[in-house]
Amino acid sequence: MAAKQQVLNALTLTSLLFAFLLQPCRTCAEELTWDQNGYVLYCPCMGRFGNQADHFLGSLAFAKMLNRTLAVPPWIVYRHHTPPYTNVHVPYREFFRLEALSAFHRVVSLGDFMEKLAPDHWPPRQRRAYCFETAAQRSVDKKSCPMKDGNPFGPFWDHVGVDFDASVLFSGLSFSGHHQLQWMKRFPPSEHPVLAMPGAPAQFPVTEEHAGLQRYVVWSDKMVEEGEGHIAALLTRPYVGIHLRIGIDWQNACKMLQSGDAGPHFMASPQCVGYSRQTALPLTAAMCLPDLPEILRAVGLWAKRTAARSVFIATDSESHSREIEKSLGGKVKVVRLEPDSAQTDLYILGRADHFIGNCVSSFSAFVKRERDVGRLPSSFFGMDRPGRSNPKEEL
Ligand code: GFB
Repeated sequence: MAAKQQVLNALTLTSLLFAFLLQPCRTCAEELTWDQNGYVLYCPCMGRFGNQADHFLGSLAFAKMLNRTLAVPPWIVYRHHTPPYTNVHVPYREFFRLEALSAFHRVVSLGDFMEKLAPDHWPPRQRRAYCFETAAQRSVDKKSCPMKDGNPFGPFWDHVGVDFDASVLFSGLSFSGHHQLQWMKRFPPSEHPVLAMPGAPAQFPVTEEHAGLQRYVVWSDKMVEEGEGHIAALLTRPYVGIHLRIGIDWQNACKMLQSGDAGPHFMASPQCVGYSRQTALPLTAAMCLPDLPEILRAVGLWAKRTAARSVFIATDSESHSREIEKSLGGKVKVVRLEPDSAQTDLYILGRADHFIGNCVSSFSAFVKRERDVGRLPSSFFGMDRPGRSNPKEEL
């Protein structure tokens, strides 16, 4: 009952947020006007969805710090194994409400920016790229930003329809708030209206300070409809949602832990070991790559504690559904989506009565942040009682 009440509270909170966000916003206006404060453009060129989402939050904070409008890029989806084998660029709006971001800061989709603003205000032959001097070292003349070198860089800017005509190099700056004034002095919008960068102007993983921006990442109506449809059809509450990140690429990544090459801060692990390097808890092998006994232990524990009637499995490879069902005495329905989709899995995990994630995965981190915002309970394999990030309300 308590779990159900928590979910209801979270949904009420979400509805309130919707109502608040439905106020008129500049970005939704049919006629876009040029922002004299300038723009930030970037390629979400590192990692897959979870990595891109971490970077997105930091980039949103960076644009706000410089008081520039953020041109929200599409998500890059890699299709290495399915036709047409080329990257797919999925507009932000497909998954999330662009308007919801406006409650935090001015945004425009990169597509609208290119279609409606760039022809007059950022025309071809006036398109400068901005990058660290160190990044330019990779170019042939050592003075050009490597904006379109390789995949996904080239296909991304080709998709957007941009060639760069010049490069502006910088050094001694970071994307953190410590350098706000230096950025503003070095790149006043009157002389540098569009800061276009080869990668996200953000740290990975997202900093503790910016994790709470997740509250502005609100699922699109289409995703809500689809996700709720699956929940109604497949699951009975209370349900435990689990993320099994156990595929071959992950097994290889986690080997770095065994070899001692990684400290407690490894990919998204600050979400569970803590963000401070000084006080970080140890990162164990089970937190990175839980084995079957650990999976069964954690699912058993939370299924019992929440009196679960079903378990939802999101996985990058095997589901272990039979073993899980058996270990729960055959009394709990165990399901996964087939065929699955990353975003629908994320949606369903986000709405679970309890979530068990992978400490090191940014895919799990997306769910954990969303649930922290909605004050829903989460744990990790190998860590039953993680802290809840306590993001500031006012960022
Ligand atoms: O999201 P992501 O950056 O998280 O990348 P990590 C993992 C991708 O694998 C997801 C798929 O975006 C999905 O496409 N995937 C993983 C899943 N788990 C699931 C799942 O439960 N359901 C579905 N449908 N898909 C990083 C990568 O992954 O891992 C880096 O971003 C690198 O590029 C590193 O490969 C080792 O942080 O887990």
